[in-house]
Amino acid sequence: MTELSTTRRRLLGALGAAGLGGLAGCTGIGALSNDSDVPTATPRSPPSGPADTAATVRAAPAQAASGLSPDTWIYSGGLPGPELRVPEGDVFEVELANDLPRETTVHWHGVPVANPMDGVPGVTQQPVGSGESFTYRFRAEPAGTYFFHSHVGLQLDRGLLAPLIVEEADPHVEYDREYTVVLDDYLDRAPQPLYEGTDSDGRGPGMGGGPGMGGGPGMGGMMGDRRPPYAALLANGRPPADPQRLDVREGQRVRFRFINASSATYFRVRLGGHPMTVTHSDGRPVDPVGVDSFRFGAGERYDVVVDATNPGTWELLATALNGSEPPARALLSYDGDTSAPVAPSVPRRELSYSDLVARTPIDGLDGSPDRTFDLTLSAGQSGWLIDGQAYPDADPLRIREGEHVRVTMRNRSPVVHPMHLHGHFFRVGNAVKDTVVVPGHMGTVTFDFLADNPGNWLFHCHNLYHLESGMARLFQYVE
Ligand SMILES: [Cu+2]
Repeated sequence: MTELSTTRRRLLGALGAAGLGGLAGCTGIGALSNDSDVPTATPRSPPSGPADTAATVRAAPAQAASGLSPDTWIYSGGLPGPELRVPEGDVFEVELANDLPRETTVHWHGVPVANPMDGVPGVTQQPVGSGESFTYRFRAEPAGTYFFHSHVGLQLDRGLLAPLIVEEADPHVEYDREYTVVLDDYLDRAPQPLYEGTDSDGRGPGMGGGPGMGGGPGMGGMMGDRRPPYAALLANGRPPADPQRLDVREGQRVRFRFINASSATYFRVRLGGHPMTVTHSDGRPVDPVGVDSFRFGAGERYDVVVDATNPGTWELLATALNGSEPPARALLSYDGDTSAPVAPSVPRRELSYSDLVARTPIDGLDGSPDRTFDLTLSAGQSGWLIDGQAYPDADPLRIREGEHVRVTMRNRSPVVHPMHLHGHFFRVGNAVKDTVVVPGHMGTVTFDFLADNPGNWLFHCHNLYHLESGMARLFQYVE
């Protein structure tokens, strides 16, 4: 198959998914599984009426004067892009202006938007051409810490990422001030695929792939945890040698919203001199849990609160567990303190998923599931696979509206896979999340979700290079 026909087929699939004209019956996304007679469900429409909050996001190459590489592409002049904030429940309208030399889209990571607003090129929308614009529209709910990024090819690793905060009307923890901390792995050149069979435009595996060999002999070598040659790990766009100072006053309670917006980095976060109380996972409130550190994969978020009761200047460090770059770094700095920063001590208590208890469970997941999927995560000869298949040449996972769906993932590879489901939150243990790390070496994770948002939803590894080599599937709602 040529790249062109792959792209065209995906676009036709998108049109079929939207229920346009007579295409759905004969060339819809069902064609991917040679089973084109299954009618797809009609997606929800975005909210109508006037927007309560509006914003514009301009995607453009970085300017030479910014100090960033000309290969860096950013939103509205910043890396990370400027934070968008919107009150919970608002109809939010964001115009994407594409000043890039290439097509792009925006994905609102974690927000259960209507399917046509999800920003997956060839699945939920046509990509937005160079010089063109597209208006996204969704209801900003539920409240939480999110981010948004390009979903085209390897553009996320160019720097097209920014925080999105949906402000809760009634936080379950009190705090005096807050800081968003965006962690990123910065590449000072155009990203290149790490695995055979993909190109940088994200057209997916090419000719060389063929049927996958789950967990084949090459998995420990070629399919080890490769990462691009990152120039630095960044905290709020700052390299470790030039850390941001996060000012606090003694007695304040500070909320941090940590976002792992990296493309390929599994971080451990620690703070000197202060325990952290985790209050939200992937934006959703949890019963507060005290820790000294937490790990998170690409696409995950944690909110924590810290009581500023220990004056001084303290290092906040985010160390790559799968890389050797110097840790991303910021400084928690009490008013007027000029002392040398103090590093965190060895953590005694690290967060685990089993510590997380959602305060707002997902309704409708009582009892046994209506549909289950058992999926193997593995390395193939030319890319990363889900159940032996490399997207887009992969069967859709078909579900029906109203179903309780259970997904079990078994990781037959030695590396972690942060798996992300679009359009839905899921229950994992007692937590509610949208991204979950499946540990290497036969790590197994099960999550449950309620099929309440019809459409075609990408489910994929949020390691960008794994995604680009095929580690994705579509959940497809059928009638
Ligand atoms: Cu992966």
